[in-house]
Amino acid sequence: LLISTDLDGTLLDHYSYSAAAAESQLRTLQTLDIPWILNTSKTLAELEPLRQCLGHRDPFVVENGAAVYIPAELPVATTTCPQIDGRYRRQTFGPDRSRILNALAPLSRRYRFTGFAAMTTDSIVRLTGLAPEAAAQALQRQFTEPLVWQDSAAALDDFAAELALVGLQIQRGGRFVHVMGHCDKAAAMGWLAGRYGELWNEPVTTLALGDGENDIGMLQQADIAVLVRSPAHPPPAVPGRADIRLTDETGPAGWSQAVKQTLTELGLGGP
Ligand code: 2M8
Ligand code: MG
Ligand code: MG
Repeated sequence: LLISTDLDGTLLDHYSYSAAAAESQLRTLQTLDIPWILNTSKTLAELEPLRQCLGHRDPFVVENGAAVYIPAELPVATTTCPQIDGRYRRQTFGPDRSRILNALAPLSRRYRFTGFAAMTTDSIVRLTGLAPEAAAQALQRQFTEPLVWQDSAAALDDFAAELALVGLQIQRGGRFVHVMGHCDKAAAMGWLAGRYGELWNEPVTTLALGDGENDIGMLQQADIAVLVRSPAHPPPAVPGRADIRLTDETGPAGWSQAVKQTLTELGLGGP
């Protein structure tokens, strides 16, 4: 079993960004040696302190599927995936942010939006409720540019069509429109499941958990899919997944409940 989980609104509470309600279930996964992959819009800079806090040791996916980081000590994808420093190996799926910013420059004269490149830590704090340190880390992006969209919905469609001509796309997060290459959480999860399959020498069952629009593809592709109820928005539709599970509780409490139930059903036990 491989777990792929969104963070904001899923493993972390939508408002407080706390995972306290899932702590004991996380320790159970660690004991059972079940990898839980953080699969998120967040940056490497945001994930490093968060991983410390959560006691996370498994691979993780940054910036909506743009890259997978594998801690160097793990025996995963050792031959195929280049080591980038003493700490990680990395598989990249999307273009650099500099390419995205170059493509956005001419469009900014014809559409109304404000990107992270033009924002300060203070504005991110105001828009997200993140603590100032975390907001500064959200600004340290490598592969994606989140925007506050200030134009019409129709203009957003035109904007997306223009981006497609230069090999870019948009994905909607909880608060921002993310401009990025053609990569996503689903493909990153699929790639990692393949690498674990090689390691374990058996097919891997994937359990995906998410709450938002940018999780739909990952939920469609997983073997077991859990929509974590949000206190802020109705659950998104997940086409083709009549078997989707919707948690009763929101955020980390719902997450915990769903993971526990899945472990029991798969006979993986736990205390
Ligand atoms: C942004 O991502 C979320 C994903 O749903 C959004 O679009 O609302 C990113 O800036 C991410 O790095 C940041 O941590 C998050 C904070 O709410 O917002
Ligand atoms: Mg989310
Ligand atoms: Mg997210």
